[in-house]
Amino acid sequence: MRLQFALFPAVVLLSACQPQSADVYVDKSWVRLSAAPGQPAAAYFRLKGGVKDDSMFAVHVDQAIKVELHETMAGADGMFSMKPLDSVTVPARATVMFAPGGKHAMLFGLSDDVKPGTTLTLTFVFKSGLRLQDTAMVVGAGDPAPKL
Ligand SMILES: [Cu+2]
Repeated sequence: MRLQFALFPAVVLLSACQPQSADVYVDKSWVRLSAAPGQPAAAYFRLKGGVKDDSMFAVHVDQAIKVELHETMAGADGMFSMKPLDSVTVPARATVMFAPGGKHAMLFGLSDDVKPGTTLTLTFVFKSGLRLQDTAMVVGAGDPAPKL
């Protein structure tokens, strides 16, 4: 009896250490402010798929009036444009990067007290019902991407 009780915590520990998360998760979040006041900032992050496909359709930021998901596209004329994304599929066990030049979340009407060196909490909403939060490092318009 005594031995069984002693073994129980070890089993719990093992299942908590599995390398693959059952659910999708998000990390490496950061935000680059715009050069001009009043212009939107852009948020970047990494989505890691769980054991099932999921999709992310909204990002909330308390300090922003509105957040949109966008993808930067290179047009035939060599000009870059952005198209809005309704949602982004995160296939099982896959990694989906939001990075400069590609997918990003656009933060409109960001509060003036969000300065380089501060952090923002991003809330990600998934079709599965999952809501995840990640803390994003805020950098200035000309700053390099933070090492995360
Ligand atoms: Cu955009």
